[in-house]
Amino acid sequence: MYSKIALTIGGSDSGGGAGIQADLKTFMSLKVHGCSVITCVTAQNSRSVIDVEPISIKTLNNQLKALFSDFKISALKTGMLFNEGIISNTSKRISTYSIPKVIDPVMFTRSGDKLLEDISIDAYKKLLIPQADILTPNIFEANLLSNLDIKDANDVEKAGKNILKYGCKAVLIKGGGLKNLKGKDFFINCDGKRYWLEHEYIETTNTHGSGCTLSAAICSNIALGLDLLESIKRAKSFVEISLRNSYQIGLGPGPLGHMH
Ligand code: PXL
Repeated sequence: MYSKIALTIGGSDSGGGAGIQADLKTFMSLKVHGCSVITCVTAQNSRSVIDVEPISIKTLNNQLKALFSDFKISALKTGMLFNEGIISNTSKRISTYSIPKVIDPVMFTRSGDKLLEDISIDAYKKLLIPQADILTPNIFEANLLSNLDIKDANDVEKAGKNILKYGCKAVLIKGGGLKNLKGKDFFINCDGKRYWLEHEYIETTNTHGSGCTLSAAICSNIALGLDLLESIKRAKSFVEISLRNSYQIGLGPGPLGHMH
C-alpha cells in the first residue's frame, strides 16, 4: 500500500473538482502516494474561473527541489502551467528526471475558459511536448496543436499524426468534446500503433475534472508498473466509474466521485 509515489505539477482548483485536487484524490484512490507542485492558484467555482495567480519561479523550483532531493518519484504528470515562465522552467527541471511523464496540455476547460496565456503555446510545443511519454489533449487542445478543425473520427486520426511530429512518444486524443465521439479516445504512438479506445458513455453534466482525473489515473498506473496501454485502459475505466459517482455541488458542472 502506498509504496509508489506519483507527482502532479499543476494548478489549484478552489472548487476542489479539477487540477491538483482531482489529481491527489485520484492518486489516493489508486493507492499511490501523491505529491504536488503548485504552479498557480485559481479562484473558481462550478460556473467559471474568476482569477488565476501564478506561483513565483523560485517557489516553483523549490517545490521540485524539495521533492526530488528526498523522494523516489516513479512517474509525474503536468496539468495547468498557465504561462511561458512556468512552462519553460518546469520543462527545464523535469528534463533532468528520467521518469515517465504524462503531459496533459491544459489550455481550455470544457466550457471554454482559457487556462493558458496565448504566447505560451510555442513553449509547450518546443520544450514540454517532446518530453511526453503520453500527451492527453482534449478536442480543443488537439485543434490548436494540429492546426485542424476536428469534426469527426478521421480528423482525430489526422490530428494525432500531426501532434506526434512535435516529438512526444504517444498521443491520446479525448473525443468527449465532440457529440459523435463521446466515450471514444484515439491512441497513436511513434511506432505507428493506433487504437480507438472506448468506454460506456455516462450521461451526466458533472464532468468537471474528468481530463485531470484521466491523466492522473494514467500516471498512477504507470507509477504502479503497468505498461502504457494497460495504464490508459484502466484509467478510462476509473474515469467511467468516477463519472457514475459524480455529484453536483454548485449551479454548474459538479466533480467526479473518486473514492469508490
Ligand atoms: O480540467 C483542466 C484543469 C486543470 N487544472 C485546473 C483547472 C482545470 C479545469 O477547470 O481548474 C486548476
